Amino acid sequence: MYKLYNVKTWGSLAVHCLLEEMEAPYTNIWMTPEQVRAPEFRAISPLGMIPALGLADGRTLYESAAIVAFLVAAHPEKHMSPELGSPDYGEFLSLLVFMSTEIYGTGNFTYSASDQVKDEAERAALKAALFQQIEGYWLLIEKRLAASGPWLMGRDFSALDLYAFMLTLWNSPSEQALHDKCPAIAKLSAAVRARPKLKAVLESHGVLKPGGYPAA
Ligand SMILES: N[C@@H](CCC(=O)N[C@@H](CS)C(=O)NCC(=O)O)C(=O)O
Repeated sequence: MYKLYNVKTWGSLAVHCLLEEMEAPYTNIWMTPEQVRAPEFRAISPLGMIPALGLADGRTLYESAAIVAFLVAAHPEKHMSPELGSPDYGEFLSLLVFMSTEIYGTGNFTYSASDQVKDEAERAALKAALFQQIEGYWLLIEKRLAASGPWLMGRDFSALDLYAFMLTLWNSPSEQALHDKCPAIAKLSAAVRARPKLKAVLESHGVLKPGGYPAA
C-alpha cells in the first residue's frame, strides 16, 4: 500500500491521477501548504516538497519524475509506459525528465526569482523571460503531438500525458492561453479530463473543468 502526500493542484496531482489510472492501492494524505512547510515534513521529503510517495517498507520517494518512472516500472501490467527497457521507454524517460526539469523546473524558478531578485522591474523582466522559455518548451510538445499524437507516446496513453496535463494547469497567464496557442495540447487536456477513472480525482483537485488553478 502506497501513501501519497498530496496537496490540491500541486505536483502530487499527476501521481494521484496515475495511481487512480493504475488502480493501485494507496492511502491519500491531503496536506495543507503549512503542513508541507513544517520542519517535520522534511523527515519524509528532504526538500519539503510535494509529491512524496511512501512505500510499503517505510521508505519515501520524492521528485515527481522519479515517482512516475518508479510506478510505471513497478506495475508494468498496467501499461502506463512503453515496455520497460525498450527504445520507446527511453524516449518516454527523455520526455518525462524534460518536462520535470525544464517545464516544471523553470516554472518553479519564476517563483523563486521573486525571492532572489529584489528590484521589481528586474524581477518582472526575469519572469517574462522565463515564461517565454516555458512557452518555447510547450511549442516542442505541441509539435510532437501535432505530428504524432494524440498522446505523447503516439496512440498509446501513458503516464506522460498525466504529467503534461498537470503542467498545463499551471501555465501563465492561464491554462486557456496555452490551449489557445497549442491546439494539440488542448486536445490532450480535454482527452485526459474525459477519462472515466480520473473524474473523481480531478474533481477532488478542483480541475475537472479548465481554469482550476490560479496562474503565477
Ligand atoms: N523537482 C520537484 C519539484 C516539486 C515542487 O516544486 N513541489 C512544490 C509544489 S508544486 C512544493 O512542494 N513546494 C513547496 C512549497 O511551496 O512550500 C519534483 O519534480 O517533484
